[in-house]
Amino acid sequence: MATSTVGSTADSLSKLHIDGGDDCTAAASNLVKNLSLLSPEQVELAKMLLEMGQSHLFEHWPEPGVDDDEKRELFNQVARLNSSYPGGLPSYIKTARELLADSKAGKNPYDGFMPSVPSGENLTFGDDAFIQYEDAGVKEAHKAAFVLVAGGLGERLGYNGIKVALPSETTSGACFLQHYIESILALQETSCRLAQGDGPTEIPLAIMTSDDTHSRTVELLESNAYFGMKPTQVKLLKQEKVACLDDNDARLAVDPRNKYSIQTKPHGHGDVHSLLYSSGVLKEWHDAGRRWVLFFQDTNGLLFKAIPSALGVSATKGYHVNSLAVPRKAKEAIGGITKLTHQDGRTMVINVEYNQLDPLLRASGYPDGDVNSETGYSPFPGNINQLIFEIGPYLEELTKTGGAIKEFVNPKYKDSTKTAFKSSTRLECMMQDYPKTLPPSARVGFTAMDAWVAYAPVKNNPEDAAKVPKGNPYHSATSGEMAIYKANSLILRKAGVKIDDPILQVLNGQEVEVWPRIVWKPKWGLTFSDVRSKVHGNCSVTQRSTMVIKSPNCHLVDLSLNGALIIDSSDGTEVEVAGAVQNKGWTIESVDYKDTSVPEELRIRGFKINKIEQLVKP
Ligand code: UGB
Repeated sequence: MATSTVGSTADSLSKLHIDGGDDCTAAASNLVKNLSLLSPEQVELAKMLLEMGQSHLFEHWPEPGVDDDEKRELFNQVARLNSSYPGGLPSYIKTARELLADSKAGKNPYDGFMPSVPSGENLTFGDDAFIQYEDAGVKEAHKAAFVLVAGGLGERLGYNGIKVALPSETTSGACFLQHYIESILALQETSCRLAQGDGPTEIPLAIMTSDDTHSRTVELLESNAYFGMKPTQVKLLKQEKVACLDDNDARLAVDPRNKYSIQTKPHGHGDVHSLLYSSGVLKEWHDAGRRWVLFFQDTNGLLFKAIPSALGVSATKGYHVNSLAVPRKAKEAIGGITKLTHQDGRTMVINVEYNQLDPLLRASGYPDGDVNSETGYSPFPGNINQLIFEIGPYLEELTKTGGAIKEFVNPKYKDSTKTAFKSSTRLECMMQDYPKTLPPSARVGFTAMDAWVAYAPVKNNPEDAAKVPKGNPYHSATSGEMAIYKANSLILRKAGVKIDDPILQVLNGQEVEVWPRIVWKPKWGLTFSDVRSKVHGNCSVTQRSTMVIKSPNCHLVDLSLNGALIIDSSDGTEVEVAGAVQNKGWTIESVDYKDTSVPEELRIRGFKINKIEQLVKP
């Protein structure tokens, strides 16, 4: 049976018309000679590769008997690349050829579109509308599922571990993943209590990993008992890398370290859509009566302060797609939410990536490009890539597309003829590009709020952060941690606590505001209303103070804090903390990022916490 398949395939291979002259024909005949090594499925893949102009992959193949395992391994890889891409490798190569031709021709992806500033829902933390949206969001949350995209290595940060394992702040030491999971569990508890058994009782979490992050993410979860989540509640979806391309004909690049392997690189966070679809996870969530899916990124310690209200906006306005946004400084490395109107009348509200906003504006009547308006900010809200989709319409769309979304290619050419690349390239995709293919009837909106409450990612290494233009956010481990203290201080201020002003300090070459180091577990203060209900009388906190609230039911009553206070009874008993607390407290000690005697996760912040004296309650 196998022999006849191979025989007929050999015939059909010999009949295949292969452009490219003798070299290619020779490469194909190298393959034909080795066909008996391959399974029938592999032979089919071989045919497909020849048909797609990839015979160069066999150029160096020796006679059968030499490197046979390596040859088969190449086909195992081809099978993986083929099955993990919607439409398989032929579709990948075809799209690559089209995008590479557009890139060579210098075609603007936004050709025919005029950008303008969109309108969306602008929220002010703590006002009546915000509180109403938070209430609506918390009620809805038990019908949500969360998706964390965590397949990126974070090359800009230059940290050696996975980013979700980094402490979001070093006062409590909780890492990003712990903070995210505890926030979801807090939402689950409150939302399910309000729902009184009506609808889902657990909020699932899917984490997209990659070969770069998968095993370390599993290890982090397992060694910490999933931070309190049931292991069955967490689903890991691993994204595969995609094939690199050597030229404008989309010839797959041979790995320079192994001639029996195709070089691969990451495809981007846009893979999350096809993975949710192909794994069946999205359908499972939909069938279980879930209504929302919330996507979020790996290192934003403020995010969950914005989630309840943003989900409330989605539910109230009936948005199919809702992107969270913050005011954006011109040239800041976050995309701009933009309304695009085509000459033919089509419009869409979409993220324009930071490197494309300036050329788009210059090409469409804004000669200065990406600049701040008189407000001191870009008129285009900044995309923080926290997206909320309604599951029904999302699943319907993915059923049509298989989760494939618009890709792009960014080759670095050797010269202006654009015929050769400096190094291999690949197609990339971004999760926020999902709405690009939606019909105009889709309800696509955004929810904007101040950056201090919603956005403080950890993306830049100390050296690059120190070079950020003055006034633009650093997006470093230093600024990410300080932003958490600032947000908690401001929230307590709004709840009536007297909080001293911050001092300015230069850490790792970045000037940051240092507020009192106040942190609380999500179960203590999930929403602004929760925080307000737990603060009573005249409370005050000095700038040099530290307060860690771990008890979900702790009430602050006429507290006057000047030092460090740890409130730690995680069992849920009511605790009242009242009166004056004074001690030497915890201080901030500068650390240089080049000092390798200090652990990397501290060095990248430029400081460590010196725990001198504290009061632990109860
Ligand atoms: N990620 C993956 O899971 N897989 C991948 O292949 C790549 C990344 P970056 P960047 O909100 O701050 C995004 O590298 O370039 C995960 C938006 O495109 O931090 O800063 C990765 O683990 C931009 O519009 O993204 O840009 C991480 O969790 C802007 O909104 C996430 O994807 C910006 O983020 C983002 O990866 C922002």
